[in-house]
Formats: sequence, structure tokens, C-alpha cells
Amino acid sequence: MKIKSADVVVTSPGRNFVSLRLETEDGVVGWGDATLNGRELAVVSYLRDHVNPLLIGRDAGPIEDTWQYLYRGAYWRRGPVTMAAVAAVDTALWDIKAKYANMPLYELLGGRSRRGLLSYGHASGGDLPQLFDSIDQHLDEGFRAVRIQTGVPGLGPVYGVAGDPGDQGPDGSAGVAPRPSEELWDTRAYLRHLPAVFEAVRAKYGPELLLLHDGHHRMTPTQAAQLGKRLEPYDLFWLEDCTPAENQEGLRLVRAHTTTPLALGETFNTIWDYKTLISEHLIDYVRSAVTHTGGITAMRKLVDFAAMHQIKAGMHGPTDVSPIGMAAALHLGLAIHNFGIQEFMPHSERTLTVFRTSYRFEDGLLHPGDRPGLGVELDLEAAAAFPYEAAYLPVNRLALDGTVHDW
Ligand code: CS2
Ligand code: MG
Repeated sequence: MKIKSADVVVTSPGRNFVSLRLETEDGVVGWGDATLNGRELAVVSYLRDHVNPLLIGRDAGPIEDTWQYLYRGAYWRRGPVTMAAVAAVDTALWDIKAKYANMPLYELLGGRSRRGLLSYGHASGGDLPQLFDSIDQHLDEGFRAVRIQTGVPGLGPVYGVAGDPGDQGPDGSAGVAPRPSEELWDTRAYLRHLPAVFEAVRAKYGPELLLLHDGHHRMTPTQAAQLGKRLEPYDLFWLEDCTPAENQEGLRLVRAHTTTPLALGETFNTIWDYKTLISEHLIDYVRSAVTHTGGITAMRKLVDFAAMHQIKAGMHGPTDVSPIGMAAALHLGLAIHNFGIQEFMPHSERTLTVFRTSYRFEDGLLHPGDRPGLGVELDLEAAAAFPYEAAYLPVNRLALDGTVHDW
């Protein structure tokens, strides 16, 4: 079960994806996702120049040992580039192990804990009529939960709302080059507007529909506390990334003032980033992706730590997580007990011509499928038709005076 080859595949079927392909001496192939939106080539170099040479000839079996070897052995720990690279190796090794066992990965992780994974889609619109159309479309597709984002009166395009030039739609940020697009922001205008949006959505769709919102790190703890309080009558499933939360203790203030459930962590990359948040139960859902948090091995430890504090998994699932990373989340989410919800932004048809998936979405639930391993194979020939395109995520500035702001 020795690793014979380790290769990085970069492809841009609408947006950039970085994938790691490991092959054992007896021809078993494992795939890992190493996509870091807007900084893709840094991870490519980390893998190609520093990690892959260490993998050749190494036994594919001892996954925990390889994880520790790459994490501790580098001396320089943590960080999005390092942890995306470690994640890709870890995920590819789990894919290989499950293929050897001839089982879908979720079986190796303990077997299923549920029929499928409750998932939410992105409903958005510049104004209420557009938002309602988008919600209706999601309901027609079978979603039982929707994330609600809207434009803010007086502001231009807002990230996360359909039509935004820097939007993360199916073919999101590719093409936004050679410089990031810039957007203008006004937190006070946003805070005045948002509660009325939720009031209108609840009035139209009733109490059952699960509603989520992403604050995208734009508030201070005080502003987040105000928003959480004002949204309480609309019974949100969660309010996501209300602050950047690098200062984990800042969430104490938010928590003390609102019972709106909080989700956080899509930009975090280790369990340490959550230490205070989890041990003091300052959040309700962990948002990390397998892709950005060191793989299945590390994500499993994180969700087990969260479980001790009644905190659930709500793994990040935007289109910049590749279908390989999405499949990894689905296998883990199916197996663990403390699963909450899975974000699901379907990839474009073009992306799915490169990544051959076997996961499915039925009646609002996602299922990873029952093929051995992750159940996703990358078609190398199809990938080669879509070379890398330089692309950036947008940058946010305050409308008032142009100060760079969290986004
Ligand atoms: C967003 C992401 O899905 C989400 O919750 O916050 O789309 C995020 O902006 C992108 O993944 C950034 O690459
Ligand atoms: Mg988010």
C-alpha cells in the first residue's frame, strides 16, 4: 500500500480548483481537495515543492501518523495554506483506505447516523421581489432551509447576493482579475434594513421554513449583539459569522445579549481557533470545511470536541470547495451524531464534467452515495481543457470614507 505518485491538478471549469491525486503501487487512486479561493497557487507550491516529495514511497495506511508528520514535522503550524495542503493529503488517504476496504467512506467512519443530510441553499435578491423569486425556486428544488441575503438600500452590489460581480455563484470569482473588485459597505444601513427583510419573509412563508443569514464578518461584537436581538422574533436557524472572531472572547458579548443561534468558523483552520468558542459554548455550529481544516482526521476531532458542548456541525459548502471536498463533508456528516446542517451550493454543469460525482440531493437531503471511497473521480482529460485563471475575491470599503472593512 505504498504511495507511488503524488500529483497536483489545477483546473478552472468556471472557477479554480486544486486537487491532489495520490496513487498507490497497486493502482488505487485517492483524491483530496486543496482549493483556497483567491490564493490557489500558494497551496499548489506547498504541495508540489514541500509535501509531495515526502509522500512517495510512504505507506498509505497510517493516516494519523502522516497527518502528525506533516503538521508537527513542518514546525510551522496552522494557517490556511498549510492546513489546506494537509487536508488534501488526509482526504486522499481516507479515499484510498475506503477503496481498499471496498466501502463508502462513511462506513469506515462508523456508518450512517441518519438517512441523509439536511441542507440549505442560497436565496438572495437585490430587493424583496427578487428574494421571494429566489426562495420560491429553492422551495421548488426541494430545499427545506434557505440562507437569506439581500441588497441594502443606498449601497451598490453586496457580496453573497446574486448579480454581485464578486459573487460566489456556481462560476463565482474566476475572471475577477487582475485586481479584486471593490464594494462599498455601511453597517448602520444594513442593520436598519435586515430585520424588515426577515419580517417580510416570515410573513410570506410562515413559521416552518428554516432561515439562515450570513453576516460575513462585517460587524463588531456590539453590532452583532444588536442584530441578534432584533432578529429573535424571526426564529433564525443561525446567524453566521457575525464578527471575524479572531478575538474569540468577543463572542461573550454577543452571546450575553441574544439567543439567536450563532454559526462561525469558515475561515478557521484548526481546532485551536475554536478553543474558547467551544469550551464556553459561545457558538452553536462549527462552520469549518474538511478542505480548510486539515482533512477528515482533524475535522472529526473538532466535531467531537464540539459535541461535548451541544454544538453541531454546519460545514462550509460553497462552490469554491470542490466536489471532492463536498463529498468528504457528506461522508463525515452522515456518520457523526452531532450533525446540524450542510451548506449546498450546487456546482456548475461545467465543473461536473470535470469532477464525476455520485452524491445526490433528494427531498432536501444530501447523500454521499455508496461507491467505494469518496465517490468522486476527477477526469484528467476534461480538467486539462480548463487552465488556471488568476482570480481574486472582492475587497470591501466603508462607503463613508473608503476605509478597508471586513467583508
Ligand atoms: C460564504 C462563502 O458560503 C458561505 O458561507 O461565506 O461563500 C465564502 O465567502 C467563500 O467561500 C469565500 O471563498
Ligand atoms: Mg459564510
